[in-house]
Amino acid sequence: MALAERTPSTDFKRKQISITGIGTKDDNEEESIKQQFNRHLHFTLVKDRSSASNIDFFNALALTVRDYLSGRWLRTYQHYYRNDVKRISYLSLEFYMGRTLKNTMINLGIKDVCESAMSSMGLSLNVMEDMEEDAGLGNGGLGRLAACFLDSMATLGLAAYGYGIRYDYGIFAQKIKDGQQYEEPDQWLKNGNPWEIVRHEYTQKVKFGGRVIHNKGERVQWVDTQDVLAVPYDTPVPGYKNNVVNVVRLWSARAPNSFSLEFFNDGEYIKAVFDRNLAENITRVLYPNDNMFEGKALRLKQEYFLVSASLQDAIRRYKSSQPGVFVCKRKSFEEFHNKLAFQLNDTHPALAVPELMRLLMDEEGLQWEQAWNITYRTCAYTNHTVLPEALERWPVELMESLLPRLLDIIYYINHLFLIEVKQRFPNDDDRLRRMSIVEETPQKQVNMAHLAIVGSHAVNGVAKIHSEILKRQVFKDFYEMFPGRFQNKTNGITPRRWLLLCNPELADLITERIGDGWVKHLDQLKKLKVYVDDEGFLQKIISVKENNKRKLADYIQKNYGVQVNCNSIFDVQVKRIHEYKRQLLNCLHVIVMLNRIKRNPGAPFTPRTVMLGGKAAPGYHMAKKIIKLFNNLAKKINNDIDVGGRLKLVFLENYRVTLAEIVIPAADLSEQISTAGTEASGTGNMKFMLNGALTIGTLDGANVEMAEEMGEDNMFIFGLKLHEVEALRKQGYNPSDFITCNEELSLALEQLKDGTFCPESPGMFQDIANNLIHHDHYLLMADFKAYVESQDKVNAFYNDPYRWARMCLLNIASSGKFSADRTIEEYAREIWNMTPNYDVIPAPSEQPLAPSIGVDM
Ligand code: 26Q
Repeated sequence: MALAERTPSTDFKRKQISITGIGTKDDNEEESIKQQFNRHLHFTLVKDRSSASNIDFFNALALTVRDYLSGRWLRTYQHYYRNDVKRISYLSLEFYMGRTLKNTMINLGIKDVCESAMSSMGLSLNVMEDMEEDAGLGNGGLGRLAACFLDSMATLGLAAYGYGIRYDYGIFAQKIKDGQQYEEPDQWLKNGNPWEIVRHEYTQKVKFGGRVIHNKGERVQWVDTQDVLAVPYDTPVPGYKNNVVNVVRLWSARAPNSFSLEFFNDGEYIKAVFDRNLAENITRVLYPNDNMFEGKALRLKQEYFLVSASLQDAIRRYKSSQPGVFVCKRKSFEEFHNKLAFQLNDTHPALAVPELMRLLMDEEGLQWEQAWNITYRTCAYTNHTVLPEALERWPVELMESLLPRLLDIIYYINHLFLIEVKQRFPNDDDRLRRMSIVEETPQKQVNMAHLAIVGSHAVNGVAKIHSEILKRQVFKDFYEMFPGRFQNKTNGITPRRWLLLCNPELADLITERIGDGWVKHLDQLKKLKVYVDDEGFLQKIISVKENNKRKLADYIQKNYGVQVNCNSIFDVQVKRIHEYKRQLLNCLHVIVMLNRIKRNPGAPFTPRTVMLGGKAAPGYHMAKKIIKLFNNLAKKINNDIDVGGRLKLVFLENYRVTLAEIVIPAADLSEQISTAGTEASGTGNMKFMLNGALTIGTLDGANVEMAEEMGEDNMFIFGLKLHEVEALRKQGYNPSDFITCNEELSLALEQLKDGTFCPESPGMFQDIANNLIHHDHYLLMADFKAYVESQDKVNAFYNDPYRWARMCLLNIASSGKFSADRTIEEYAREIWNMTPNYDVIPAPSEQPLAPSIGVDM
């Protein structure tokens, strides 16, 4: 019998005091929440009701909710320890978590009772929720994926640890002034953080610099290093209603007391204390580049800092889980790869490979061969991008000075690897050059992807088409050498945050018809297909969408002072600004619509609100220009008398997880228009689909699988397919072939050049136009015609509301595959050799803490 079905003994329930188990009936529970809330306000925050601010109320509630987690958290770790389970470490430089309060209440099943407890005290839960800062420790897709995976791993009962960096400043806050992006520091910790618990006792030491001593027959020593302390901050990660609480452990850098000793010794005490910042700067700020490598020394330090602290932590825990076995060194590590897995979120933590080798050899005394067998069996690497400019290549010189011992090990891994390649493919020097981990470019570099592939037993892409590109092109040589290593794991999103939390009305409507099993088994959404011709149901879908559109319209009115028409198509493109994502194609379509209205203001026009949102990397000139262009178009169009409000443009400033939660449920049309072969997967596409927006998109990334699931006739697919892109490039692409024959396109480009959209500085958009006309690396010109035709089709379909609603329903009903639970189940079975467990572990009210069991966090 699944534990979920067990009814807890009432005996226990009565005896429980509120802090851990909390009440039996909702009344008791509500009472006890109020009590705990007031206790925290009074004793933890030392505020009374009259002097407390909304931030205080938020903190008091967050701490109250956190108390619910404590018992479950401890029990989860007892459970893992008792069963000596395999533990997975998800190593990532980014965790884009967003807010925590509502998600935690939902996963614990206490949202309604918290809401009534607060309202009975005259407080608004919504207002409190709005006080929470986003934990924006990520750039975009890769970071948000890590956050969705944490939710799914906890929901699937896997003993997973997220390991990351506690940046003092997450992704910058985007401000728009005069149409341009400005960056402001993200002070997400300014009001404190009620969710985290610092665990000084698990502080680790991370080495930098110094020199290496090789003595024959002895362990290698890495000496004279500058050490930095890594202090762990734990945040609980609750599974969905299963009493599991995992952890995401984020490291913060602290200078050891020995830091800058030379100054201390010279009596330069103040200077020495100031200098501690040098070490502590390692975790100061998230690098804001998305899909773009930047070879900064501090970034390399961040990567090593995360890897070294996390691996030491995992090894420490492994050793304490095998008490008594650590008599024979060799034997004691035999179980390592059965008890631990390290999943590398892109190459950013790829130093895990040489670092694990170092720890096993230099610290634990293993021989190379045994250490290597452990290392590649334990590590697995996920690739998230094929853009050449995003691939990490670190100068050997930099590694030599910062991480000399790791460079040694990398060289030796490469040496042995190239011998293997030579044996497999004799007389193929070019292949040796192509596959080498150390690239003999004028300035020697370490190719981190090569290092990650060689040091892993599994390598995966994040959508079918992307995994095929990895095998056929980017890592072709490696695929030929290790065909069994390459896998696909199509991305997914958590249905908890991306439907239950952000779209409660749709969630209720679905549950009304098919029950609530979909929350954990998203496949069940396909049961909705029987309602495709049920007009009553379709009408309800339409009203939910209307309500969500109204809420977004209110947000836009309040924050930007723009009034939008809720009967217009809400056409949304939200994602990081990047040329390959082709926000410019969207802008060109806007210009076409404007010109059509101007040419014939009386002609019928299907009203649209085009919304664009996303951050540009601060140094990415072209991306910033795209933002400026869109904002200038908005200014012109929104005030044009001929347009008369039928077309509106809104730039969604500071797009982030929390804004996504408002925007996505309100979208009619989702723009997923990257050049085929460039977007590894996309995950925003899935969020829109799940919330009943229709997609206009290319056959790229996971769009391909979305089309497979729902059929192409429920999407607006357009543009060159991957093989056509390849053929066009091979034959020699000439953008003007597509421009001269297209009047609307020629006119739009002309207007970009002649200053129509920037009279005060007419040259502003010339470089955009010239780039499209002469280079157009991402083939916008080639796809323009098909895109505009597809947009025309969107209008026609939108004017038939039931047909549109039917398609919405089929989108929702077909989105089951894109649950991150499915993705994680595949990682578990096919990479980590683990089995997910949908059981519920006993709640605090059902079982007291076992006093004699160790809990090793
Ligand atoms: C590397 C070195 C130095 C500085 C920055 C970076 C860096 C940082 C972030 C390189 C790349 C990234 C982010 C990549 C990313 O977000 N990729 C996206 O991953 C998603 C999840 O798999 C996919 O859905 C997207 O298609 C992919 O673009």
